Amino acid sequence: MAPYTLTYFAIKGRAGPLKILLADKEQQLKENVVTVQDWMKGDIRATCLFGQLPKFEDGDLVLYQSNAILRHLGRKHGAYGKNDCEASLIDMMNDAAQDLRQKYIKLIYQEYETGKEAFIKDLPNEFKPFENILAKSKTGFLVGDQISLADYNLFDLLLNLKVLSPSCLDSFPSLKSFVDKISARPKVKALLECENFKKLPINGNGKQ
Ligand code: 0HH
Repeated sequence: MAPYTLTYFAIKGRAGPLKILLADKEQQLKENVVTVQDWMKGDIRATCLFGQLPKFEDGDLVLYQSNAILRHLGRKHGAYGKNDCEASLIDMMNDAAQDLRQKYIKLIYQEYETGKEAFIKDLPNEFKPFENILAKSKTGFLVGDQISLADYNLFDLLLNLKVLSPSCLDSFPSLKSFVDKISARPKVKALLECENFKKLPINGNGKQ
C-alpha cells in the first residue's frame, strides 16, 4: 500500500512542490483526483477542514494546507535542515517563496489579462533576493548543504514562471543554475519527463 495519499484537482497547482519532493525522495504517492463537477456538488468540500484541497493522508494523519504538508514531508524525509537554526532559515526561505507564489496565483486567477505585463516586468525585483542568496551559497541550495523543502517550493515556482515568461531567468545565473541542477536530479528529471505529470495543467483556469 502506498504510504501517502493526495486528494487534489487534476492540476500541478499547490501540489507541485510536494510531488517533486516525494519523487526526489523516492516515495510512492496514491492520488485521488477530484473533478470540478464533483467538487461543485459540495460533499467533498464539506469534509475538508478548511473547505479546500489539497488534502494529504499519511496513515491516520490527515493534513490540509500545502505548506504544512510540505513541511511534514521535509521533516520526515531529511529536507528540513540539519538543526533548528537551519530549519528556521528554511522556513524563512519557504515563506519568501510562498509570498511570490501568492502573487503568481493572484495574477493567474484574478488579473491575468490586465496584470501580466506588469507582473513580468517586476519579476527581476522578486528574483534579486533569491539570486543573491544562491550566489553566496556554496552548495547551490537555499540553506545549508542539502536540498530542502524550500528548494522544492522555489524550484516548482520557477518552472511555472518560466512558462509565463520563458526568458525571465536570463539575467539570473544563480537561479538558472539552481533550476538546471534540480531538474537534473535523476528522480526529479524522471518526474518532469513523465507523461502523467507533464500533461497536468499548471493552473485550474487554463492560464499559465
Ligand atoms: N492555503 C491553502 C493551501 O495552501 C489554499 C488551498 C487552495 O487555495 O493548501 N485550494 C484551492 C485549490 S488550489 C481550492 O480548494 C487553486 C486551484 C483552483 C482551481 C480548482 C479547479 C481545478 C480544475 C481542474 N479551491 C476550491 C475552493 O476553494 O472551493
